[in-house]
Amino acid sequence: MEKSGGCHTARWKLVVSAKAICCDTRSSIRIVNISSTIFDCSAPDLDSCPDESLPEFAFIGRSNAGKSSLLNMLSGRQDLARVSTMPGFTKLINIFTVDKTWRLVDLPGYGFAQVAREHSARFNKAVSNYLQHRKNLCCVFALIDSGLTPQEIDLEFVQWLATNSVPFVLVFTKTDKVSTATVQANMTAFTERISGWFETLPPVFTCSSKTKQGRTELLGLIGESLAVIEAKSESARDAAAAPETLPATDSPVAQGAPKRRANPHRPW
Ligand SMILES: Nc1nc2c(ncn2[C@@H]2O[C@H](COP(=O)(O)OP(=O)(O)OP(=O)(O)O)[C@@H](O)[C@H]2O)c(=O)[nH]1
Ligand SMILES: [Mg+2]
Repeated sequence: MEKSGGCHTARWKLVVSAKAICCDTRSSIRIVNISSTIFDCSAPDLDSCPDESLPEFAFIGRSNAGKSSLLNMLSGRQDLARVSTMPGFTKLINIFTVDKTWRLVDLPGYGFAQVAREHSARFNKAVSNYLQHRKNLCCVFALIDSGLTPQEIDLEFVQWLATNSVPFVLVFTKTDKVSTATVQANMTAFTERISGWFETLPPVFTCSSKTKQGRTELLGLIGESLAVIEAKSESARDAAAAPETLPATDSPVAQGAPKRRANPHRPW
């Protein structure tokens, strides 16, 4: 893992109860190196997703916000997730496995009026189920188009994430399309609108899939999260391997009592 710079905000804590995001924001962070990314599956619903053995990082946001493009940019493979100028293009939960040890998840976008209502409801159900119930979901990247003033649908979605205790960071996308001043103004306006919902704001990132801006910081977040998971997993293994104080051998309960084991597949 390489070393790099930090993300925009140093502290965050939801006012509403929230799962802790597995990341600490130190001044130097570890970028996760990606050697191989393979398409795993397209799942229509939560039940069709693969087992929960690997940590997952998911991309969500309004249709056309740049989710699939960002996934490609981070993985370094432009042809991995399908990108389109047509909003509502990604319609399934697309899962990609990275280096056989963790996953990137491209979710369908919200807020595209042209998607048939019936389809829209089904996809929304699949996405909300995934976000609320996926046990190995480490962090959601909530994408916001940096060229737009705060949109009600994005604000409502962020509120939904917060009230449902989904661990997330904000990622303002497409920074190459507008001036830095516009990006800053739109980010400030957005974070001001949501600030009342949080004790401290969630981490905020900016990115461009065209220029690769933000890649280091986002891979740093993933690297830190994976390091925390690995550390937890190791301490669980150590605890399981530590010699136990056994009760007296003449105790009938002691005979054949099972040893407590850490589940290697659920370190979080
Ligand atoms: N200039 C610029 N264009 C981008 C960027 N990211 C995405 N785009 C363009 O925005 C459009 C939508 O990109 P996608 O990555 O397909 O967006 P999405 O959020 O996955 O869209 P849905 O799957 O429809 O929800 C495409 O035309 C991309 O080329 C970016 O950082 N800069
Ligand atoms: Mg997409």
